[in-house]
Amino acid sequence: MKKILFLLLAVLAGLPAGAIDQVSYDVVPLPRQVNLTGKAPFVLDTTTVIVVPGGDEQLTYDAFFLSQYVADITPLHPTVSPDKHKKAIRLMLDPKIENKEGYRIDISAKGIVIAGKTSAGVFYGIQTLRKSIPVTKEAQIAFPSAQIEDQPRFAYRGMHLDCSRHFFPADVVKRYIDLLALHNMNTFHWHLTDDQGWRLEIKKYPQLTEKGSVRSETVLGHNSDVMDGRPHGGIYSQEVARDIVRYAAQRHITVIPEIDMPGHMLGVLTAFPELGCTGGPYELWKIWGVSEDVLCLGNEKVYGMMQDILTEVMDIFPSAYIHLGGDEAPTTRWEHCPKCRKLMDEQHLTLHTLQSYFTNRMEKFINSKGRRMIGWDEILEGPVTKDAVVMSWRGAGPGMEAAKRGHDVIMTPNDFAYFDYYQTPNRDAEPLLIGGNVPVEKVYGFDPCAKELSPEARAHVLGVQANLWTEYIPYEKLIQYQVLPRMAALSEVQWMQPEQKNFEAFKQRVGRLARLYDAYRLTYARHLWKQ
Ligand code: TNX
Repeated sequence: MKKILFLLLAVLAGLPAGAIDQVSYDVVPLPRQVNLTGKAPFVLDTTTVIVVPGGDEQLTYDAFFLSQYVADITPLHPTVSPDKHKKAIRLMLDPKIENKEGYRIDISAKGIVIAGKTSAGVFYGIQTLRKSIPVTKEAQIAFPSAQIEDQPRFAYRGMHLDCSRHFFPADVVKRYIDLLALHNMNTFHWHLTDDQGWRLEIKKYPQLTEKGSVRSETVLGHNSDVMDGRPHGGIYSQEVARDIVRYAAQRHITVIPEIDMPGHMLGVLTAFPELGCTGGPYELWKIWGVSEDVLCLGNEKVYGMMQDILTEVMDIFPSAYIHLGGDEAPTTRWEHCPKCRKLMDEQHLTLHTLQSYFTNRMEKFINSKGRRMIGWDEILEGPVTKDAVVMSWRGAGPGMEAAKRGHDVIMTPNDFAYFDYYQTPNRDAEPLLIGGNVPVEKVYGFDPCAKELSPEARAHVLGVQANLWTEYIPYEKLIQYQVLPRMAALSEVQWMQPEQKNFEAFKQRVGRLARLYDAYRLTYARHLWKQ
């Protein structure tokens, strides 16, 4: 029926009759305001040009993205031009828009204007527009006349990927970043080091990647006694890492590197056994879990080397935040280590404040370079500076506690946002995973700012992120299966106001989004449509 109406309107507007498809602004995440004016639509066709007045460089990048997005799902491939054009989608900056990432889209028969406070805002307008376009074979596409106004709820909207437990080549990482862009996310948290492999080239210490990046084999299943007998490894050269930073930046995404310390450090210990309390020898872990072998905090060399590593890391990654991990560091080795004991005596530390001593020194170092530290919520267990940003993973509780204490917080609660967990209680129908159960509906229902938080504490919740630990996720199709469509649900948590959210309406919207997943040949979980 709607289609016929548009056809009629198109004919009345003097447009060539012919097959014409139409867009729907029911996209994920749903924009804050969509006002349909009821006037004649804009028709995108072979004569439409994307105009960037004056040819602003960043907006021109954005324009080419839009052109390519259109080409991906329709027979059209609009040209990009700095010059005025009769039939145009115009991209522009508008300083009057308040939110840094906010945008406005004006759609009328004459043309489409996407205006953003910054080019990032324009980019999110482009994402909304691309998601409104149907996957179609028609070369004419009608956009109902409308005004759309939108801005995100949270400034930090992230996804994490563990590239240590399994290594993924740069093109896989880039396609993952494309998924972030599609879901209006702006931060990629890159977990680069762990007990099972050190992945980042460090020029001062080539041994890290020479000795610490290939494990001899990997356990099958949940730490069974069977090994796969195949070496697994891989590294990102600094050149490749910089290329990924650039690739993400073009899509308005910041890459935050994580160098997890002082636990999860067998990558370093394998290459430099003298940095562990027992002196080793160590080897990269072939199994999963929490290793008791961690950095020896009584060894001053550890501090120097970590600083050298962070210096190179900060040179590669311009992000305001650097993630220093800090999770799951058992104290067993420190307890029996003379060097650690000596330091504890000298500095009046206990086994429980020793890690904080280390973390505070590392934090001071990155602060001196103008960066801020993010740490997993374990950093709250000892004395910690106010400036440290807490990533709450053991549920949202530690995050709420930290926000109350005045810390900035990023919520990544395992019970809502661990995408390495199952998505259905029916485990027999799933690949082997770590455990837990986080169906799409659960993700959707997460409220990062629980009612009990005061307005001041709420202001400390920077945003939300989902994590993808890859112990049981060895290849790209499984990455996609684990994150889609849970990422769509997460994007509405990150972007929309809580009162605007509605799971039933989301289900309709994500159905349309799945057509786009199909067009891009993405693998995704279908539980949502099977119930
Ligand atoms: C806990 S979350 C970890 C990871 C594991 C993950 C598995 C966190 C900070 N540490 O090392 O991969 O559980 O879900």
